[in-house]
Amino acid sequence: MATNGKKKTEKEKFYLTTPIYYPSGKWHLGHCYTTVYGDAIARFKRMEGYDVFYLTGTDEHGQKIEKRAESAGVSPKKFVDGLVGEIKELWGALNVSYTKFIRTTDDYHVKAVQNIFKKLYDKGDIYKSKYKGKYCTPCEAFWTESQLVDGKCPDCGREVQETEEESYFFKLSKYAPQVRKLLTETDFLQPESRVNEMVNNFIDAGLEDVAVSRTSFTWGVPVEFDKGHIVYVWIDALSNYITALGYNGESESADMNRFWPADLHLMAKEIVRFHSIIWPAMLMALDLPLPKKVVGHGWLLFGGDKMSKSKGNVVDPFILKERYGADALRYYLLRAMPFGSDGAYTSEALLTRINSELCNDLGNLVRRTMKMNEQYFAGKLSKGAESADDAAIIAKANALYGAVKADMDAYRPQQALEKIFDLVGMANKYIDLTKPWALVKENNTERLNQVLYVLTESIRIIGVLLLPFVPETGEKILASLKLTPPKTNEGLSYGAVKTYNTVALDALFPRLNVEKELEELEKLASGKKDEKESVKKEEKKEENKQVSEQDNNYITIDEFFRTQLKVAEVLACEKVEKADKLLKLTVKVGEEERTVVSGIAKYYTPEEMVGKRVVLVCNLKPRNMRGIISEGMILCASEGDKLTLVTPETAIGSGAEVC
Ligand code: ME8
Repeated sequence: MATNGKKKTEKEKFYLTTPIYYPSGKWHLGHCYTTVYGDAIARFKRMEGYDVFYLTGTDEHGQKIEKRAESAGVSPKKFVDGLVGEIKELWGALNVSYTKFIRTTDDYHVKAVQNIFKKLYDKGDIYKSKYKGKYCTPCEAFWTESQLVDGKCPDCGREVQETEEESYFFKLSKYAPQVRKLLTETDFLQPESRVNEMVNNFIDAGLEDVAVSRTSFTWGVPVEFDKGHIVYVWIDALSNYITALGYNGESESADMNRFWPADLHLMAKEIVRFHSIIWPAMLMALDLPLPKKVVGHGWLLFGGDKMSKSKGNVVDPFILKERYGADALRYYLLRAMPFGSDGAYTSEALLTRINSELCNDLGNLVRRTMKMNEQYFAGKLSKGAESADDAAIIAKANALYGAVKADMDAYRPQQALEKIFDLVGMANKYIDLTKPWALVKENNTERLNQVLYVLTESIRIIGVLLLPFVPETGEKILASLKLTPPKTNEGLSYGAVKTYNTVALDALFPRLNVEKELEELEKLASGKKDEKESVKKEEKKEENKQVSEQDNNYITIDEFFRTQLKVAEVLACEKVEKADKLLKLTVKVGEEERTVVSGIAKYYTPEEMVGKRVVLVCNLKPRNMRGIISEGMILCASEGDKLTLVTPETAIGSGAEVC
């Protein structure tokens, strides 16, 4: 491990979480910020040799969802099922390397939350009383009169509802002194400014017990011992950080033993209150160790306002990713937001950064160097004698890993990226200083080799250190050096690779016509899709089709693994009325039950199907088939008019991964 140079037999763990998002269905660049930020840290820690557990997911209960599902005319579960696939798609598009995706509707989570609630009740830290006060439905937050701003929710500025209902309360007040100590005497919460906010506005203003159950709606985790109550959505949501590791309040869990306490909870500032006050108090009450760090970053602003769905100022990350690629977006998000502060999104700033930093500074450096390597040495270079002109860049290249590590240990990716780009800038200046073209004229082959070697070594170190931030670009750079991404942080100093055989590469980032792009984005934002765009898309599709036909329909391993295949056990089966070909099956996948409609009625009777173990495509978008929502697809093999189910060869539990 890099931390102290000592060899460790067992890897150190690093447990990192981002918030579990409300399945709003309109994912915006603000959401992407936290998850990409988390991903950069997760990837960096992996590179440092840590055993990383990176958790994300969806927060699916609450009155807000219940109301939206009601207006959509579907059950809340069906409503959220459709939306969860989209957010997973978004994380896939942005190359987010999470370890686990938790849904608060997962059975194991629901059960664990019930146990947690009971445990706190048995301990006397949850008691029954009556709640009378203000409730903000969009924020799912209770407020006291004194916390309201002009009578409205202090978080979102919307109207609050007078609420009076019987409720269970968590004894937050009991833990106020301990929580205060945690915030003021340790560096648990970062940045520092958030500590003052929490202490002044909440703790010192008087921390009251918090209502932790609701009776006025039903979409939530039922309190097992008092069925009219459901668990307050924040108790349900915060618990995800331990239930995802298998904590259930009853039995031991290997992941909990290994990964808890969390090393980092990452989120934006508006939910720091829940994570730095309620969550530690809950953990204290459960006698569990506290997370090591909570970081509350700033907001991505749009026209001076927080980017949010309810304000309608969202920027669609799918559109931006499609046009500019995942790395351009990742780079922009990570580079544009200073630690802890808000950052304003403008399309112009995004496009300008792509052109000047990614295309010009980085892209040109790599392309020019590889071109010269090829032109003058057929790509073959070796370490030569250093001259005075090399000293500064070598020193900077040697110091880069340490500097990036220091920033990443302080969870400051923006500063880390700045340092990497300082070396990019210096390498470009080094070309001007050493003038390789003059060395060619002078026939000074030895010096030319050394100059290109110094540049190539710098590019290698840049390429490796860029991997956590812009993984595709880092890999492309290393590929041009015929290197694969290293699995460790070793070799991040000048001279670690002594000889090279490099290859030229295409532009890392195409140069954009900013004015034209701004126009296009404007059109897309106002929903007026340019006809040309769709024609171009059709052409591209045709082109892709031809390429893929030539490629014999190859897919990459990553593409393949986006399909979640699991063993499912058929619990019940019946014919679908007025549909000769269709069977409706109830299947069990692990702890979960699903309904699946399958076109196999000609080949199997319902009776034959019950008890069979089949292979189910689990992450297929739910489809409405003859009025039934089908949640997956059963795999079969077919030949002519023969068809047979694909089944596991030997007995294996339902929920087993097919891989
Ligand atoms: O609060 N700028 O979910 P949520 C930066 N379910 N980050 C932003 C952002 C913006 N404009 N908008 C959203 C919830 N985010 C709860 C969390 S956790 C136990 C439960 C990010 O869908 C940011 O991380 O409203 C913020 O904290 C989170 O999305 C809130 O997402």
